[in-house]
Amino acid sequence: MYSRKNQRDLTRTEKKRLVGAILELKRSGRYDEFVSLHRQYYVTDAESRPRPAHMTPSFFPWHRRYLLEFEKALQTVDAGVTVPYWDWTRDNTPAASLWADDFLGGDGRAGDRQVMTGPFAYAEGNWSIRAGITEDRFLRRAFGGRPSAPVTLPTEAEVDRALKDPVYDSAPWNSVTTTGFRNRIEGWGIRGVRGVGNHNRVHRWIGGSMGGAASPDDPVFWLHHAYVDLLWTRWQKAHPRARYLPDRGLAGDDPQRGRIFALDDPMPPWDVKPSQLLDHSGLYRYV
Ligand code: CU1
Ligand code: CU1
Repeated sequence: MYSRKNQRDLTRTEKKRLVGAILELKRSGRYDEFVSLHRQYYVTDAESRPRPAHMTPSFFPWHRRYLLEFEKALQTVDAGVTVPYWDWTRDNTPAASLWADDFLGGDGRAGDRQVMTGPFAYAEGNWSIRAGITEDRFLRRAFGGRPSAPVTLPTEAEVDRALKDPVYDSAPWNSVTTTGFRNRIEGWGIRGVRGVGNHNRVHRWIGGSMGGAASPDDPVFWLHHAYVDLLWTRWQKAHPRARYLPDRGLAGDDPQRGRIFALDDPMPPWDVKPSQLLDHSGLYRYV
């Protein structure tokens, strides 16, 4: 049993140890295996392949397991390290300590959007993108989107609206699902209905490497997803009788059958069921 802390509460030493463990995973090649895995499971609902990770009810449990695997890898380097969370409703400016030189570094520069500060700046020699979706070898960020299409971070009110939804997810169980906690947090926009929301808008606000299938190339990915994981826990506490949905296999004629994962459907690549990931209280807690 260990604790995941709010990143704003980390001491200088804790930040240093976390950064050190991440850099060691990168050096050994294991970090890029995590990025490749995420790319492999970046399946959209326009495809007919199974999609355990995105645009799908198992968005929360799949990423919970993915974070646990990463955290386990970090702990093989430094047993005292855990993944902190970033509450982007609160630490919501480029001046937040998260982006300081002693932690994740800051925004990308104008032009090529290359991150020039902090331990993950290319010139530091420890962070070369090998599993990206562009040819660039450097980490890129573009806080706030383009001037022509600015992006803001989600507010506490927007998160609260999602937390109030008493239903976990609903048909058609994909990116155009209009009600339910899952897509309110995952945040796929629907033309004419609503804009890009919570989780997805954070990816867009950071921009650059965080924008696509290889988003774990930016280490802030883990802190973002730890907060998303915490929001799932908060939703469960707010709705103790609510269930993960779908809680049984879909009907034979349902177009999503074989493509999404019900409560007891084993998810690749770990063969773990959402039902096995509903409760993290025996493993870690959020403080
Ligand atoms: Cu993801
Ligand atoms: Cu994400």
